[in-house]
Amino acid sequence: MRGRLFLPGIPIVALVLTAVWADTVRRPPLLELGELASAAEPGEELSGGATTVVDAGRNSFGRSPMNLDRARWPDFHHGKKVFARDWSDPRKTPVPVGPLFSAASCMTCHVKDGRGRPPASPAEPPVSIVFQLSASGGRGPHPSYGEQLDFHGVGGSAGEGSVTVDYDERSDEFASGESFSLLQPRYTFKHLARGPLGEGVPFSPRVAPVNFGLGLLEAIPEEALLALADPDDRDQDGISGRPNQVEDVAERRTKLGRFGWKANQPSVLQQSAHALFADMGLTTELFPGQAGSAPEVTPEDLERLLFYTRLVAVPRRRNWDAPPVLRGKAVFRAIGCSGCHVSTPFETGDVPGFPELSRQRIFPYTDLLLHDLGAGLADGRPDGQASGQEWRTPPLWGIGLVEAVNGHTRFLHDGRARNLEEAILWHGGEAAPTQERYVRLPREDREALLAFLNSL
Ligand code: HEC
Ligand code: HEC
Ligand SMILES: [Ca+2]
Ligand SMILES: [Ca+2]
Repeated sequence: MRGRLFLPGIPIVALVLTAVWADTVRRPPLLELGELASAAEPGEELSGGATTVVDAGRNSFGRSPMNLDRARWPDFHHGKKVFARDWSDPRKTPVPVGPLFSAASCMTCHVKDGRGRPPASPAEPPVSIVFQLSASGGRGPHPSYGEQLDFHGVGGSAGEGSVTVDYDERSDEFASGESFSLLQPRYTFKHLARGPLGEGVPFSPRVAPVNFGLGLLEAIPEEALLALADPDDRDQDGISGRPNQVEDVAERRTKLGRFGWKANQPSVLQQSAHALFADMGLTTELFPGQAGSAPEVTPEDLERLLFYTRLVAVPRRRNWDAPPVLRGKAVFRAIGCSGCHVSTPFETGDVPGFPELSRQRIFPYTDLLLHDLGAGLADGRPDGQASGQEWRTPPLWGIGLVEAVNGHTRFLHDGRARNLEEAILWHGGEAAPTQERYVRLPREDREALLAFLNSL
């Protein structure tokens, strides 16, 4: 053995050179990050400003805000009860869900105030994912099934139908040689109560998003978001976010859409009242259904529900100042993720009645604008001004805790991505150049970026 060290130099040099050469072919260089790779910014771990809670455990998505006055704790807990209430249980509610509904409580879909997922196998029925429908051609509700396929009928009777999900798998590789694979979902509608959906009927599978930080998102001044819009891509960076403009039913005017996967709802009030109506078959003052009858959900219950839904707190980041995470944040900016998932903070405005949410410095990592993410993710179903290829940039705060809270890592609007990396790899359209840069990164930089996402 020992003698080998003293072999004549030439073959060893050749061997080393071959190894180095082979290594550079398969190993793209680390990104030159320069001043991007800097120290943590003061306060950046407090994603939700003073509302932020320090909890990285299984219940970290359903907490009251840190700055909630003690006197308001009971209101928060009453609100949580309404959010968790099973409206199909006659002991808990005088009004029944239905006659048709997708789920009997908000919590069924927004599991532990976290996110839903698609069925794990074709044998499992869909629970925390909905299928929104349109008329053929894409405008207006479906003539037989309305805006959404309701899986259940009241009292255990049959709903409108069900859906099974299968996947086609395809593989590709990173520039550095490792392979990856992505799952393309395929849906089959079954047991349809009123006949087939029909030709050319677009549908949109959507998992329930997380239920925290929503009052803060609502409090970002409209001007701050509109300032990020660049519909004609004047700065020529390939990214052209634009606002969805939707009807605010209560205010009777058009307003910036902020909520839902296509930003089709302007406020927590309208999104929640719409959920009661569309997901659960319950009327409110805002969505009264048949004219004349009193709303099934009392104004007091709706008030409590909104108090809760606005205030549920954002969890604090973990390891935000660890060197690989700081590197990952710099990679995130350098390859263009922050072109949509804005990495600089917003300052919320004044929210009447909610001092907790007012003037907070927050890091949601979204512009709440619509972006064309390409044909691969398209549902082909227009929604407000959003096209079939456009989606709202989802907030990324708390995303690293989904596994701890929900026990899965299914991402994107239909939950097709099995982890954060697959979510990135599905990005196309305006995000295609960024996605390509990600594929060309060396493994260390990809890992740093994922460590950063997991720290959010
Ligand atoms: C059947 C499943 C289901 C039920 C039940 C449900 N939701 Fe949702 N929720 C969703 C889905 C799916 C979305 C995304 C909707 C979209 O993209 O249009 C959503 C979106 C939301 C949003 C917007 C979140 C965001 O980040 O944009 C809020 C707020 C919300 N729901 C509140 C509620 C409340 C309150 C209830 C109970 C009254 C409720 N939801 C019941 C599935 C559900
Ligand atoms: C052009 C705008 C744009 C760029 C650039 C962009 N994203 Fe996204 N991102 C989106 C939109 C829109 C979605 C929602 C797509 C969907 O659900 O179909 C999304 C979804 C995601 C999700 C899944 C979120 C969830 O709740 O399921 C993650 C994670 C993510 N992006 C991370 C990144 C990273 C990391 C980068 C950089 C490599 C990046 N994005 C670049 C717009 C963008
Ligand atoms: Ca329906
Ligand atoms: Ca641009």
